[in-house]
Amino acid sequence: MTTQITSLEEYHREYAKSIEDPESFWKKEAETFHWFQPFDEVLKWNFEEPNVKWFLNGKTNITYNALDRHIAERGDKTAILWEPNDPEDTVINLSYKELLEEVCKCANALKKFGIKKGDRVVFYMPMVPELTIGVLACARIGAVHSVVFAGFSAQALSDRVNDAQAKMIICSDFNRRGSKNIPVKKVVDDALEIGCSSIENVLVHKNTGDSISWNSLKDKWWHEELDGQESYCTAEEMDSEDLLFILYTSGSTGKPKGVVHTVGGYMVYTSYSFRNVFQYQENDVYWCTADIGWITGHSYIIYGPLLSGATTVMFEGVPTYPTPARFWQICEKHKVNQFYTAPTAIRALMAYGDHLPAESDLSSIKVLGSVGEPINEEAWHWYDKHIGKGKAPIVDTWWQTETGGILISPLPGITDTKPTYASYPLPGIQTVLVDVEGNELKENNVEGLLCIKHPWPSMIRTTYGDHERCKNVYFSAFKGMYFTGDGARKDDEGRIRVIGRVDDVINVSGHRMGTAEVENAINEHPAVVESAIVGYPHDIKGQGIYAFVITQGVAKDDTTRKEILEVVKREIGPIAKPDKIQFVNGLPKTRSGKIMRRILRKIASNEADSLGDISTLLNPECVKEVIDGNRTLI
Ligand code: 7RM
Repeated sequence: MTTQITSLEEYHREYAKSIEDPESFWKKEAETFHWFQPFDEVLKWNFEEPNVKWFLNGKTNITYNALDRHIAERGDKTAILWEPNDPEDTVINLSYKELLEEVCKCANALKKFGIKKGDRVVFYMPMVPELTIGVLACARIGAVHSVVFAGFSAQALSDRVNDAQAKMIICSDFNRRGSKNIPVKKVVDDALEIGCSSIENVLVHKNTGDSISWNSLKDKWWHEELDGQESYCTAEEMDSEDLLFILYTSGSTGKPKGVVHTVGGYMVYTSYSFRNVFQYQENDVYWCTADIGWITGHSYIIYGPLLSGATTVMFEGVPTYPTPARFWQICEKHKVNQFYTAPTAIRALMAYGDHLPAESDLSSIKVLGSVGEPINEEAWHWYDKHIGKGKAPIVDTWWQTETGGILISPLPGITDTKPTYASYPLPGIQTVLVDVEGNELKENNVEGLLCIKHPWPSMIRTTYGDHERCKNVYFSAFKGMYFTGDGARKDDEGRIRVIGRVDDVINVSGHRMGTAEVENAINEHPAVVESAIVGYPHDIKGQGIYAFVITQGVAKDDTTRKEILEVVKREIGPIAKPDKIQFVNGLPKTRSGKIMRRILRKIASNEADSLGDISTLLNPECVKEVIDGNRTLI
């Protein structure tokens, strides 16, 4: 197992070692894993191309390390503890031995379909054990998984399938979400209808049994295909730098990009960060409430915990079904020791009152985690008092899809915590704040742009099919540094507080959304001439989506608003639907024709009094109309 730091002195010592000699530091951690062939070089890198390689020429398999390696010592230990949507339904405990068998059966089935090393497989599924089994089955045989969050639309799904040129989609018939069953296979059918010419087969997991339409040429049932498969499948020997997965994430321009993670570095870092940030002990029950459709689910439901031999809870349902006390009831039911969720969930549940968590026995909780967006002070204190009872340190973990794992976080019980501060970088992570010119702000008590100046094992390698984009987005802003897109401040003791995005990305309920992406969707409405999206402060979601829209030939009313929402739902999915739509006649623009989002952000946030100088605008006269329209919008 990777090192688990247990004291403050050790943290300082390990951090210092990791900076002085990163290669020896990570060599030691990497050597705790099983390699079919040892690596002969720890790191080769430059941030210009960029080209980053970890554990060169090492051959391994991440599922061997996450499953086979544990069988002797903890074969009967629960690997996945699955809690169903309906609390009356049966809980599933999959031991490490059973999970390995299921993964192998699925891997053998995939092989039968002709899925080989390097082929891409897209998942569009609910939070059921089969999703984890399928993902690991891909990793077993070297296929590249790409999980698409099952809330995305058919259009968004087909965009991702086509970008990845996937051979197969694995989906369910229907998803259970609270009291509703949601058609999922139907969305896959629609995506194929839009056009996914690379797809040869659709493997369908029978989840609810509701009726679906069937294409007898492509569609296959999961249970029929796995039935009778051998329960062992040799783990493919993967090069450390072979692709493990692609995960699509939004950026400030264009369509979502496929962030690429590779086997060796991702394996080493997700395990290392999991063991340290959550201080996992052998008999603990760990629960992360994220969906596997996002990076948090990949790294801290599946890989980090399983690589560390942990019991990881997977929850099928939603926080408010059948009651908004559900999270706390599950914590009591499974005696959860580490609980990891998003600020938006905390704020939403907080609104239902303090009596709900008080009705459950939460005494098992030792560590609380937060991820996905800045956690505000009020939510931090509520979480601390009502869930942790003042005894469970809160780890405010900062990281990104591109970073693969948690880079900045307190270590519970080891480093201190401070509300709203992600605090200090983990060993191996060289965070810096820079000014707009890229000068490093070395002193404390400063605000700047958050960059990382040395590679870490689980960092993004490329954006799938478009390496230039990776270079331009992350490595071109500041020479020799990875730019996160986030602004941050350091307090007088060097603790880091991540404030939020400084680019055209917004964070809605912990979900990343590109403003351009939502604008492109809105512009699909035939009467829309132009649109601009900005984020604005929202009590529960963190940021809400505010749309300024210019239309032609239609009424500026709720009917048009509804149509626009439908278009966004169709193009991206319900999570991208604007909270507010304001019709305008003009959008403030610079002389070069760029929309001045700074001004729109202020107006949407009710800060129109402090717009600053607008005289250099191409069309300053439109600003008054936009402000007036905002004031009358309910
Ligand atoms: C893990 C995840 C990444 C963006 C990132 C930040 C924001 C995430 C925190 C945070 C403040 C945090 N990946 N973010 N964690 N901001 N404090 N603890 O969320 O790729 O979907 O989003 O999320 O802006 O750049 S992500």
